[in-house]
Amino acid sequence: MKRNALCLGLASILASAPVFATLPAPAPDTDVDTRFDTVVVTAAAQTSPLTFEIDPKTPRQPVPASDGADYLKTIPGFSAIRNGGTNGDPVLRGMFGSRLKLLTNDSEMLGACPMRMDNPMSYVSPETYDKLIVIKGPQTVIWGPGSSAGTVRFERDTERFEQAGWRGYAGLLAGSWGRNDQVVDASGGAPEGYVRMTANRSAQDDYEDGDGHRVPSRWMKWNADVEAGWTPDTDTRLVATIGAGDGEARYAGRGMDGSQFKRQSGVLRFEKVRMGRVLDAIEASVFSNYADHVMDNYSLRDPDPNGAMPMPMASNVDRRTTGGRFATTWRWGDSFSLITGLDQQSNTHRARNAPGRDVYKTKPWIADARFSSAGA
Ligand SMILES: [Cu+2]
Repeated sequence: MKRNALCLGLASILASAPVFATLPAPAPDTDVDTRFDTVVVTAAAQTSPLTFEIDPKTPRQPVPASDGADYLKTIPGFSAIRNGGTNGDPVLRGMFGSRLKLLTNDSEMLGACPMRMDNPMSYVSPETYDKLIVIKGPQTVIWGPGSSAGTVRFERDTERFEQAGWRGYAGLLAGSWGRNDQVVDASGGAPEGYVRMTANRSAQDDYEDGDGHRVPSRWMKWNADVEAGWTPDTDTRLVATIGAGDGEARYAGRGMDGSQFKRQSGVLRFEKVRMGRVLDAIEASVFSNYADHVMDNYSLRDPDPNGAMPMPMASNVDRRTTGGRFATTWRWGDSFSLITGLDQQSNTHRARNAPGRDVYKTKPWIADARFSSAGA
C-alpha cells in the first residue's frame, strides 16, 4: 500500500501541472472538493499526528540514502546541516545534536568528533534496517533522556521463521559522479531461531563546480552486521547483534578530512510480549558501541603550504558508549496501559593528536570526558 502510494505520487507529480491548469469548478452544494482525484505523495505518510513508521527498504527518490540523516531529511519536519557529500547532521524542528535522540536497535551510537563529522546517523545504513520510527517532540521518555526535539529509532525487526528457510534482499545502485551502492540483507532460520547478515557499501566521487573545478566531497562507507536470534515462540525473542563499519569523507569546508570512521557495536535484546496478564510485556537490552575516528590533512588531500596548517596533522578521537534499559508494560483493559522501567548510559571520550604522518598512533590516549546518566 505504501509502495503503491509512493509510485502513484511520483506519477502524479509529473502529471500535476496540466491537471491543475484545467480544473473544473467545484460542485456548488457539497463540502467535499472532488476535483482532485489523484493523491500526491511526496514524503512519508504519518501513522499518527506525532509518529512516523516507515520501511527504510521502500524505494525512494532521488536515490537510496547514504546514511541515516540522508533518509531523515525526506521526512516532513526534518532538515540536515550539510557536511560535504554525506554525514549530514539531522535537524528536527530547528533542534539537533543532543536534543535529538538517535537510536539503532535500541542502542545509542554517539560519534566521537568534536567537529561533528560523525553524528550518530553517519554510522547508519538505512536499507539494512526494517523499520524507522520517528516520534516528534518530547512526549516520550521511554527511550531515555535527551529527546526535546524527538526520538528516531532505526530497528531491525526480524520476522520469526514459521518453518525452516531463508529470506534475502539485495540492491545495487549506480549514479552520476561515481555514486555506487551495494547492499545485501540475508537471513536463514527455523522456528527456534535464525541468523541474519546485513552489509552495505556506499561511495561517491568529488563533483565539479560550474567552472570545472573539482570540489572535495568524495566519500565511501561500509557497514556489516551479524544478528543471531532465539525465538522459542512468536512472542518471545532473544537477539544478539554485533557489527562493524568504516568510512572516509573529503570536505571542502574544513581544514581536515575524515579519514577513518570506525564503528564496533554489540547489542543484546530480550523481549516477551502479549503475555495476556496485567503484566503484558517485558523488554530488556544492553549495548556497547565504539566509534574510532581520525581526521587529518594528508591522507585524502595534500597539506596546503600556504594555509593555516602547512604541515601534516592528524587527530584521533574515540568514544565508547555503554548502557541498557529495562521496561515493562502493564495493561488494564484496552484503554489503559503503563510503561515503566529503568535506563542507564555511560560514555568515555578520548583523544590523541600529533603533527607528522601517522605520528598520532605512537601517542598515548588521553581521556578528556566521562559522563553517565540513569533514569527511571
Ligand atoms: Cu572529525
